[in-house]
Amino acid sequence: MVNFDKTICVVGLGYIGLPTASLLGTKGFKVHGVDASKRIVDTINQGRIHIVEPDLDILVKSAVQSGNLSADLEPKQADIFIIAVPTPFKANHEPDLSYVEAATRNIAPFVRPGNLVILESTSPVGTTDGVVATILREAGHDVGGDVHVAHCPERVLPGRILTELVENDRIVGGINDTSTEAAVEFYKSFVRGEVLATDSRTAEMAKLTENSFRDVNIAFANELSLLCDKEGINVWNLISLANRHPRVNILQPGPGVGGHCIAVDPWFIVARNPELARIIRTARIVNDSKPEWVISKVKAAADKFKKPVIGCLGLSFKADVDDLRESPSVEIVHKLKQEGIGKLLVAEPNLTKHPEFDLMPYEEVVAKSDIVLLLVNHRQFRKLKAVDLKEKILIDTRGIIV
Ligand code: SAJ
Repeated sequence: MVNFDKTICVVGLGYIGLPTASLLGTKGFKVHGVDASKRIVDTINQGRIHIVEPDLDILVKSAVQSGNLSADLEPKQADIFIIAVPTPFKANHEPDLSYVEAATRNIAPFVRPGNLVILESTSPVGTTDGVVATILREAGHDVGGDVHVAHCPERVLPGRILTELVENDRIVGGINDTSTEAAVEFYKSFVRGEVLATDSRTAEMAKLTENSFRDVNIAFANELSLLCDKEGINVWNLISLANRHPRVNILQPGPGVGGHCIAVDPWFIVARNPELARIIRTARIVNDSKPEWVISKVKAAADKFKKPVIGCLGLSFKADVDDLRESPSVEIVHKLKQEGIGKLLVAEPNLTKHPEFDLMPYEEVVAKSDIVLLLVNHRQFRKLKAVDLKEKILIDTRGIIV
């Protein structure tokens, strides 16, 4: 049996690590959070947060004030280690596991018999055993014996993280049965959803499958948007009609797929088996080419003006978050700027500043623009009405303005 002395070391205090650490802190665990950034460590120790996520500020404040959560640059001994660091891809779409490797090396000197090490970062098949367990073994630990290692992929949706951390079912896969049992017992202590036991490779593949499923389905919607544009059909109207069929459920087209998950994870499947993962790769290509198509629409509209003013509404990768990672909106606005297409005015209500663009209130952007380019379906933009924009050219990539 694992010794659950209720001390937890969470490595990586980003979009997954910080909500997890603070949630566990409020559930009574003693949590030691680790991050490589001193700014992030200091912010958290002051009971404040460095990301936008509903209610996270309250949770972190309460966990820090109760003394159950503190942050540091270095790990320390604990009963359970949770690795929640980024797993991006490299320029060639191969996975970059350097953060997972560094985090494992970092915790290795603090791991003791009876400990449980959990990898939550989305990872290619084989990483939990081939990277995490291997590094710990090389450091002299009896992995699979008295040190347990498991993968439990995070599955929370940014914007709903706190609810989904508790409510979602979790998939838990150990590198052997005792590791699985130890990790299942831990997640059952704070998850209200079902905790589903499997092996680490299946758990890794399950997470990649979920995000690839969504990517393929968004690619279908994006392909439909191109076809409908050519045919003079309103794609959103079409989809809502087709979705009235009891077994059809098409997702929504947009300016492309962004974020650190869906735009990234399918490549982890493709990288291992490029000749087999044909639909998954094609979906990535379809979704990645959507920003160029949007840019071509803006250029065609801009050609109608001598000095067009283009109002760009939204930069984040999706609605009501401040996250810019892999954002197709940023790519579109950046390329318009690079190519000198019109005078650009930019609004992003979830940010106060941006390194490349001067931000303005969205009402001002709309009022001053000849072309309104709606890129993100933020709640603020949903108030806009087509009738108020009839003097302007509207390019609504999300289909929210009616
Ligand atoms: N998008 C569309 N059309 C849609 C739905 C989404 O264009 O119909 C776009 C969004 O605008 C965004 C991108 O796709 O650019 C991804 O957004 P999302 O809301 O689908 O997903 P993420 O990346 O915020 O979170 C996903 C979730 N995975 C699934 O729904 C299968 C979440 O549960 C995962 O935990 C997360 O990835 C992750 O961390 O892997």
